[in-house]
Amino acid sequence: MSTLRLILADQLSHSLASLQDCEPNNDWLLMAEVREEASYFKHHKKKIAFLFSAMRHFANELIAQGFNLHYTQYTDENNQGSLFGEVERLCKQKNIQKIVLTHPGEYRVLAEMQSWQDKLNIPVEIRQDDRFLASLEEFANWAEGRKQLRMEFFYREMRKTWHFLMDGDKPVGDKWNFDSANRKALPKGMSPPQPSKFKPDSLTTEVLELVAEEFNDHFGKLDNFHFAVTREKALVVLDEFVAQRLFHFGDYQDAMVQGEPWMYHSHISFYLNCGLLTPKEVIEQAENAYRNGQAPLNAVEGFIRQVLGWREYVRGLYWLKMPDYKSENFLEATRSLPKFFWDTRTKMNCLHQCIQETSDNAYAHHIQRLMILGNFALLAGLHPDEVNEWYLIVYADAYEWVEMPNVTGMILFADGGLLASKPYAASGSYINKMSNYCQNCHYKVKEKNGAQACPFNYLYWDFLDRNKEKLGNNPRLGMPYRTLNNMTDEKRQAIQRDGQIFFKALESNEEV
Ligand code: FAD
Ligand code: DLZ
Ligand code: SF4
Repeated sequence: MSTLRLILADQLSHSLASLQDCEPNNDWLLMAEVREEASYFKHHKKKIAFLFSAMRHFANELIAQGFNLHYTQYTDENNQGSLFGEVERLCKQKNIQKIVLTHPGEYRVLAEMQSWQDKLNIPVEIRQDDRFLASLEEFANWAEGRKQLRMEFFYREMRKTWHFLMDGDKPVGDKWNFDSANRKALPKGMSPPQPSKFKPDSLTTEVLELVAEEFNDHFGKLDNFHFAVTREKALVVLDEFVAQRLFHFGDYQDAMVQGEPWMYHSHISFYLNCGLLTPKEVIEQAENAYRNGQAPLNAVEGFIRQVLGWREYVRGLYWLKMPDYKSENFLEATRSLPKFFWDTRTKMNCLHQCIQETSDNAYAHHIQRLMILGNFALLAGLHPDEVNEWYLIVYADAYEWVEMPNVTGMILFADGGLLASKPYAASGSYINKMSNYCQNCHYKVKEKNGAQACPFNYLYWDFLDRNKEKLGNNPRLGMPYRTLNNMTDEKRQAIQRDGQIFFKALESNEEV
């Protein structure tokens, strides 16, 4: 009896649940580059190149270990174009009697997998993805009976459960959170180290040629591809982060600098999310750096909070709330995504820089995603479906389980405050404080109204005004709403007028 074990593009871990009892001489592993997954949304060229190359490298490692592995390349003439098509083909060819899978990262894929048993008349076992530190059941238990699902409380539980950064039953440094120390702008003259870069080997070069040929109409630049595509190289990225950047991670976590897309961030989300690194080893390495005196506590706690807290939390939330989460639109936002999200052509320098870097690198760091791109999407009232689609396409670390809570919950407040206690809305002065984008902008950040005014300034107030019914009672928005209520009629009218002019220009595809 032969078992088929499908390995998805984001399941490139030797410890994968579905590989654990694999019989190398008897079972069949399947990996497939398929049109349906690569094109149901037109993913960034670098994202596809990264995943196909990492898949091919991983397949070679498994073959070298003696596994029977069937690998379907994108251009194979028999490629059925879908995961199901490839599973069905192999089942017929190899006389498969059982299928073992690891829980995927997307509701759509899970629903699809759940239909295979009936379609193929073969037993299908879907195993928990134990590469995460909180199982879906543990998260659901934590969430049970809570009105609000605040990440902070989940994170503290995770610190205790896993005993990360703990002294006995107390958090190291006697505080759970050092975020208040983590909001510095980058001082003039300080420049972050270059990110780890790897020259494409022959296998990656082949994939780059394939992507250039087959996905030419997809978003983003393919040149200057330098991602790690093996676990060995991903570990180098992690080591170099800990040695060169972790020290300043906390201080400059929220800072943005024109021409510095990588800052002091770790750039490991690509590798964590496709399975080349595990969250546990990443957290342990960061904690060791603190214990060995290589990095301060505000940096290490801030970093561990992202991996142990946010990353696990958004996954739990996604699976707890899907499929309804996909259609959340609390603020009833309806505007279409402006064209400049694809072609970068906007006079707003902060947005132009972040979209250009996204196109160049299939990466933007958290504050760019949140406080520039996301902030605009929120203030402009962009429809959650279109914003979710954009974020899923453009980042090489994007899978629905992590992308959707960040977009629907964190930036758009479309879940009505399940994830965030208030919308992350900000005017130009925040952007000016945390970045140097405003120095090179067509608009003037200090001007509040008129043709030259920074659009974030009037759009911020216009957003609060437009959504007063839904947000006016939010206790965390008391201060801005008091300011709004105390504004003169003239000031309010100026804000509304500028908002209308801006949106009209946007709708008629003028460059704004
Ligand atoms: P670092 O800043 O070095 O952080 C370390 C790690 O912490 C990251 O690698 C990531 O694994 C984890 N992390 C940090 N913040 C979050 C978060 N909010 N949610 C989940 N994990 C987090 N992250 C993705 O991995 N995939 C996405 O598709 C994605 N989409 C996002 C969309 C929006 C609108 C926002 C605001 C954030 C999104 N994030 C996403 C979270 C975060 O921006 C990225 O994880 C981070 O920028 C990746 O770069 P890094 O590895 O250098 O992260
Ligand atoms: C994102 C992606 C892409 C671009 N291509 C493939 C593919 O060819 N084969 C595959 O197995 N997976 C691919 N993926 C990832 C899936 O679309 C899906 O997002 C995840 O596997 C969900 O866990
Ligand atoms: Fe962005 Fe406004 Fe600053 Fe221009 S002035 S970069 S639009 S915040």
